[in-house]
Amino acid sequence: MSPRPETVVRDIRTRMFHLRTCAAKLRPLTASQTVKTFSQNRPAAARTLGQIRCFTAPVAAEPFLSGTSSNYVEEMYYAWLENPKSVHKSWDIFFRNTNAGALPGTAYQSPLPLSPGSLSAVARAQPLVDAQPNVDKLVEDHLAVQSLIRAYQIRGHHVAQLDPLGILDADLDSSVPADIISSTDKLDLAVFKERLRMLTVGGFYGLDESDLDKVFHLPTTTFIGGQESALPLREIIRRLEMAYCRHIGVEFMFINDLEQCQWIRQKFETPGVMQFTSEEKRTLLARLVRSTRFEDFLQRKWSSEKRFGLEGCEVLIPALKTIIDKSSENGVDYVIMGMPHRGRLNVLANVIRKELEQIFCQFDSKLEAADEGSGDVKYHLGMYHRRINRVTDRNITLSLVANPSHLEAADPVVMGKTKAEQFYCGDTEGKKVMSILLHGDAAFAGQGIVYETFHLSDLPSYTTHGTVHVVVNNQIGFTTDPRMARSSPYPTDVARVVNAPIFHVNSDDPEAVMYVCKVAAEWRSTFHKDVVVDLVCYRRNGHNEMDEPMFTQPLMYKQIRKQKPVLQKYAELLVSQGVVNQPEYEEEISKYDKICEEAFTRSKDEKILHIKHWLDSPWPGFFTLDGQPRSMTCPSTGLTEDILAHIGNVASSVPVENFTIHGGLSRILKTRGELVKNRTVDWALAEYMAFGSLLKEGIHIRLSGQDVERGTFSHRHHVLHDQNVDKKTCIPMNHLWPNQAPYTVCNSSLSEYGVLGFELGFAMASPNALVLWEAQFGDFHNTAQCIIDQFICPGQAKWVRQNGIVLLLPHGMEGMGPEHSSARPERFLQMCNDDPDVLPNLEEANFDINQLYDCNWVVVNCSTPGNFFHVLRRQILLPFRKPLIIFTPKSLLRHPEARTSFDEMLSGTHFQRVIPEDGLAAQNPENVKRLLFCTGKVYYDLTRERKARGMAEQVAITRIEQLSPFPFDLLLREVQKYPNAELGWCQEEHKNQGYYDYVKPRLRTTINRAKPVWYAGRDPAAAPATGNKKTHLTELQRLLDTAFDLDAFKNFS
Ligand SMILES: Cc1ncc(C[n+]2csc(CCOP(=O)(O)OP(=O)(O)O)c2C)c(N)n1
Ligand SMILES: [Mg+2]
Repeated sequence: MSPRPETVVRDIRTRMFHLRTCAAKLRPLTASQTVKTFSQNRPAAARTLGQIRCFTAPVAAEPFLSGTSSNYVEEMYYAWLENPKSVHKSWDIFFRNTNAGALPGTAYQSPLPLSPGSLSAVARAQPLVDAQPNVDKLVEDHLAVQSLIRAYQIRGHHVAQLDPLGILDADLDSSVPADIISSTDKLDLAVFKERLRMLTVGGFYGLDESDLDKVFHLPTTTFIGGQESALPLREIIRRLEMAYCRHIGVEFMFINDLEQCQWIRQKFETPGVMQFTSEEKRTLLARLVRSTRFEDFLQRKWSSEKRFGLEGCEVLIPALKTIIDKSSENGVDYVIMGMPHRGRLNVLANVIRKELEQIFCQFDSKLEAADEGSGDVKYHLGMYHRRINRVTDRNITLSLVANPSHLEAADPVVMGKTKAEQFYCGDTEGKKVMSILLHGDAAFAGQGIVYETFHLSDLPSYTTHGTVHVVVNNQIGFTTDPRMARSSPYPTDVARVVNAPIFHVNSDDPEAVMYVCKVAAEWRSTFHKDVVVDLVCYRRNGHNEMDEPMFTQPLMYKQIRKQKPVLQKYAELLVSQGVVNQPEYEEEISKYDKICEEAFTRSKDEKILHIKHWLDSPWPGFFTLDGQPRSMTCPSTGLTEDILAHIGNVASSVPVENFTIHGGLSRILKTRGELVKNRTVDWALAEYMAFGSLLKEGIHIRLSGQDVERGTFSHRHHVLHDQNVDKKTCIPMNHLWPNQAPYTVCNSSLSEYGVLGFELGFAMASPNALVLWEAQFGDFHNTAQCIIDQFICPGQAKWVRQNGIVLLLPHGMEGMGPEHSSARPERFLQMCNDDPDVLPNLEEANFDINQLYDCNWVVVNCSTPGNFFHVLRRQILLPFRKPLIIFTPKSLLRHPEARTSFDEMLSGTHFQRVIPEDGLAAQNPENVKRLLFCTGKVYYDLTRERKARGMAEQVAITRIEQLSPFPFDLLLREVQKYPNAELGWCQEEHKNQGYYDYVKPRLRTTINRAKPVWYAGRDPAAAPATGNKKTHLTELQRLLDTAFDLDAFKNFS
């Protein structure tokens, strides 16, 4: 009869297990690992089985065990374990000797020369130590115990009791891993016994039930022994279950670093490690009282208001407080947080400590808003608060970043802000500033931005040196069951990509929660890497307080109705332990209820809502005390000749000694040098001039995006690479001036959503920095659309927070096909908040600056490098901050006519919102038949065509450089100058794209609709551009023909 399939499988598994365990033991450790392994503080008690000599450090003492030969030895060892006769006699002797405890270097006996008679010599060679008859069994039993220990470390979390409701499996799988002997509550005794029998008696590990009372030596990869180095198997299993299968599920064995794994094992395996003093227990209870009673209070007062309460995860508040306390104890003084809707008001009240009356008055629907803009709902607003941490008695600043409804979108923003705060306080290792990100289970698993953000976490220019992630895992997302919401076992699996340990914890066990939070904070301060705390909880109400959850989750909610609130459970526990008594507990509750009631009374005195009280990033000193700009003017953005020349010279040289650059780059720098000598700049030099001069004025500059260091179009070259020495680089921009501000230029990961969000967050931290994000091609910005739509465009209106981020979006129709052509100007323009139908008061003093102040963002398309230079400098010299969208060129980067003389960049010069016609047409304006308006690169096509047709006197061409806010004042002047001219708008983009729909109504408003505005451009289309080069050129010629055919619109008038 052939063996049953499961027996065969089990047999193969057993072998594999042994092999893997042996392989792990045979693998030579690095020197540092060796030190760490042996520095563990264990008493060197007599080994139960001395002959199980681990092939770790001592093996290196064998003369032949080095490098690749160890692989060979592994093979031999495997074969020997299977069958000692299958290897050469000398190997047999070696392995017997080592197992019998031979000292390093003595186990090996040289094989005798292969000469006649050598076989008999081998036969004469004897083991140094007499092989014990049961050695094989002992080896196998020990390896089995080690495998068992390892199985718990790897898979124990799968059977941990994580769900407080006891109905769902946190890993979506109710089966128990085949290599664990689980006796968890879920299994009854009979089942346990059966499992034990399966895995022991001739089963998985080849152990026998009688082995349960045998004492086994513990490997160095476990701490369950505490002070013991050997334990009976029964106790080993018990302790493993205590560590890995109760209310904490630790996922960490995928981490590639031995020291980090050892650190975690020590934290969770050491017996008695989870001890709390009575004082700590009382603090925890008091925090749970606040958390629970806050939600109760809101529910009592505003029962029909949405607040996305925390009921079912009240433990979040003490959890966050523990992370903050522990981090503060380790030196952190600034914590930046991001979180979704769930429990947000509670976090504001009880973690950040926003005044309760400020929160309560947000519920008053009769209060008017004091600030301009739309404002936002109460559970999206941010906050900034500096206070004393009562536990550590140290100052701590807490900031909660405002966020849109779009779940997880704030993750990279929080990271970027954290990076900036670290940067500005010189915290290069993240010891003072850190971030905490909160997530919902459905969103954490479902949103791709989570993955993008994790990938920033260890990049040199993006790392914040570890974020603590806390997941409110209520095992539901709105109405969707986790089994329909994710394909991974846990909602947290995404964190495994960066080797972040994940601590799952049953949130009805508050002490277990506090313990993992403490360990998470210690992990972050020890290794400066991300870590995840997964609070497995439930949601007592519907998605919001108005929702009926029984429609969709009837069984879960039947169970929830029966569930005792965690506060009550914990209070009962502490009363039973004598840590508090019932009156003390009740006193704690009424004390907090009174605080809420008093704040509620005070909140009625509030007459007006101030969104600015909810600012997450104040900029001290930048505005006047009442938040206004210090002036409403902008100084000249020009520079002195000396400064221009100096920056130009550095930009065209290698400012360090002994540095070999690429020959091609030498030629580029030489050409730059010639431009500088001729007092002109191209695009790359213009950018250099703007950046270099701002650095001199103490403005930090950060340019980030894919391949920005060289520049996608190979024009920038801000980082020089030595051709002979790996990683030797030079950033000339950082060699411009003594005491200049630092320049950061960094190639980013291939992400738009994550990186743009990050840079937006970076720009939030300080008004005295120019933060730029460059898209590889402008069209790629649409994968970051959420950041643009939810933060950049409406950020100030929603959260009274200004932001000066600059987006550089390469744009232009150059026959490159539908992709890479359009940065979608129409989308940015459609979101501008100026009115197309209302002519503003053009006589107003500082009209241009007021317009900028009122707008939600600035959109420009510069046709000259000089104007690009000015607009970058203006971004910082303005007395307020607005996002700036720049459509940047591709072919113009090298176009011989796209140059600007120093004369147009000298002191006294400014950014030109409009560049008027200044050729022959402007000299005799009455004779001009057509005034063409355009923006960007098409200007060069138009002038070339006009020249070819000899129409310089008949057609005037005026460039609109600043599209939004629309330069009504300057354009009116242009129109008035050419009284006899038809008006036309020319663009290379298709009619339903580009600028036409934005410009036309505004031009018509400018002239009070006195004339038509004709269109010369491509027809409407679905795709941004053709993929056929010939069609591209035909289309271009057609639009130029229309632009210069003075009869083109005759039949329409
Ligand atoms: C990007 C995005 N998509 C959809 C929604 C709509 N929405 C709001 S809350 C929610 C469920 C979130 O579930 P989870 O992340 O588990 O958080 P919980 O509400 O359970 O705390 C959904 C789908 C949203 N806010 N953001
Ligand atoms: Mg959820």
